[in-house]
Amino acid sequence: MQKISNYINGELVPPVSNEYLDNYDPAIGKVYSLIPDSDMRDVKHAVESARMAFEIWSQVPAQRRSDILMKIADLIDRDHEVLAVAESIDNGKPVKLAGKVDIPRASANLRFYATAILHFASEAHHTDQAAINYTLRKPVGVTCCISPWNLPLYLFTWKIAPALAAGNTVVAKPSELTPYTAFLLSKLCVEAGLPPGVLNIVHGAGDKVGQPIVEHPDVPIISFTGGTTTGKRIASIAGPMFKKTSLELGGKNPNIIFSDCDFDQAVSTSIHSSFSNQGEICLCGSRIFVEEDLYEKFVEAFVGQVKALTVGDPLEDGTRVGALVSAAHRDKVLSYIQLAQEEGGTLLTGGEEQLSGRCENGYFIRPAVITGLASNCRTNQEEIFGPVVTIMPFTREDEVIEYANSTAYGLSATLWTENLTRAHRMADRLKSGIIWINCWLLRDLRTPFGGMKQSGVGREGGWEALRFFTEPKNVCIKL
Ligand code: TXE
Repeated sequence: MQKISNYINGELVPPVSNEYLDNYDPAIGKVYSLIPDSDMRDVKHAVESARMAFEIWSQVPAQRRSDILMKIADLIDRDHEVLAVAESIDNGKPVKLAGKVDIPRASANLRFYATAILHFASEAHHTDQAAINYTLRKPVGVTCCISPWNLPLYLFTWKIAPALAAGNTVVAKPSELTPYTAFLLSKLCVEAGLPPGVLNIVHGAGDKVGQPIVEHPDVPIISFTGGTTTGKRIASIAGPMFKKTSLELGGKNPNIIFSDCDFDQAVSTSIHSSFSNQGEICLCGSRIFVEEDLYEKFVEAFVGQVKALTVGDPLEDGTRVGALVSAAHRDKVLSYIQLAQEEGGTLLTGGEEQLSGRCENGYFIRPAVITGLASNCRTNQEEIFGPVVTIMPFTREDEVIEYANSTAYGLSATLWTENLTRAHRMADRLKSGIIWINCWLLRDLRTPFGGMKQSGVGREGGWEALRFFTEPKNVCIKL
């Protein structure tokens, strides 16, 4: 069986323990590869390598750093097919989605920051006649990047690209549920000639690998994407150590539909924003609010299209909804479908799906649509992170704003209306880091990305990420 390696100091190495964890293919429910069960010893080695490499990498001209990142991006594109299939097998997502979204976005992340760093400038301030101030932006040091399982290579590269472009070195930990494409990427880094120690990838469990990286005194900066509970734990460790921290956490995003919307567009995009990637995207709109006079018509059209979605083998081209990432996550999502009914909701469609043939033991759920729930019940307040949405009617703008803002999260919100004034007014009042109007997940990598409240701390994307991954230093010269 294929054994994944750690990538430390430029070499593909086994874990010190020589122990491995099982890596499941969620579409068939079977172990198909082995993940290093790394521990503190591997982390120490990786941090030490990154610390040594920082002395050199932080001095390498930006153009040279850019060239190497561009080369890695080219290699990702060259291996597009292999990476898309690997991502699909590891995560359960349709291979078509991985090929269209995950893998192209991984190379785009690297290219975006490889070029952004060439244009990144700092400020200067002329203080009347008295002085001139300028800001130096220096790389911070050894960076901890911890990424989740829902968009594995996409989010892994979203973190390492700006960190490396800015001159930091990295110790990264991909999710133990989806380590495979990060392993393939480490081979591409060797091929691209990335100097040893600049990027280190340590595989294994969150508490045995992620936490020791966070706790390490030689790691002054942490970028984390994952669940809010883990984010809280990381913040509680990093806070007293005064580490720079960026946290991208969960969401419970509202999708608000006014009766003056472009109906067909609102229905078809809402299918996409509800169930893309099996609903396992922090930006999915899991609470749909529909203006009363459109409610019946919307529910009928929406449920009709949901029933037509093909749930199936992720490796087949026609599949729209693949497997959930793990048996544990499938069970968590099913328990919420159960809870929704206990809370008085009506399940219009969806639930556990048993496939036959190759995928008979896979972790599948048919997209679920629930109505009849109040906005403040647990189903409508807690992140489910699966193919489950609720639909609720509303009559007034103030009312829907209150529902939308009522959760502990504040990542994204979607609005459907042709009324421009209302769109701007709502965008201003919604407590979310990202507002999409008449669209969803239309991304521009230059924009600030992140959430309010328990959806996180800080912003990634564009200059925000380069500012985060550099330390500003003010220099004041008296004239
Ligand atoms: O994520 P974890 P889990 C949400 C979603 C999901 C829930 C739990 O609701 O059901 O979180 O998912 C590493 N110190 N999101 O438990 O544990 C872990 O190894 C340092 C939303 O799978 O947060 C992995 O690499 N690191 C989210 C990463 O944290 C630790 C995407 C994320 O896993 C650690 C995923 C520790 N003590 C889940 N414990 C999003 N925002 O998109 C774990 N990790």
